[in-house]
Amino acid sequence: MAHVFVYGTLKTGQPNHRVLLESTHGRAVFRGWGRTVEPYPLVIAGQRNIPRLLNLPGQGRRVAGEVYAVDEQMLRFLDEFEGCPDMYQRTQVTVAVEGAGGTLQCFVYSTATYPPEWVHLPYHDDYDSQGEHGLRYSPRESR
Ligand code: PCA
Repeated sequence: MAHVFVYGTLKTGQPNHRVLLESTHGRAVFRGWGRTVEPYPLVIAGQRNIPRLLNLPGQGRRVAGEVYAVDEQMLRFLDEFEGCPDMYQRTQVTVAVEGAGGTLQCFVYSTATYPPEWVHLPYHDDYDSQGEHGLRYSPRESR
């Protein structure tokens, strides 16, 4: 099983969380809450207000999220769902897991292929689609 760190719409209570619960996509087992050890810029960007972790370690804030152990089938599903590698790239991140979890190497859907002005958007550390930023996530029609 691989570990995946989710920080955006896949988190519990967020608009795409259900895809992790769907057994026809494979298996995802919750392993804990955590925060990236390094800071990253997490911005809400584009016309659909999508959360994007910019692959610029050292800038931004330590980002909060959830760690899941996933099987190969779920990993392939998530690659497709997240538009990897065009929209996001699946990269590695070190996550400090709450409690006795220590640190874990996880996959994360981040991006290195973004318009340069995104670096200047406000940085978030704990994404909530209903947050005070007022930038409501708008799902794709087909979902
Ligand atoms: N989905 C993935 C990447 C950003 C998003 O909205 C996640 O929640 O981690």
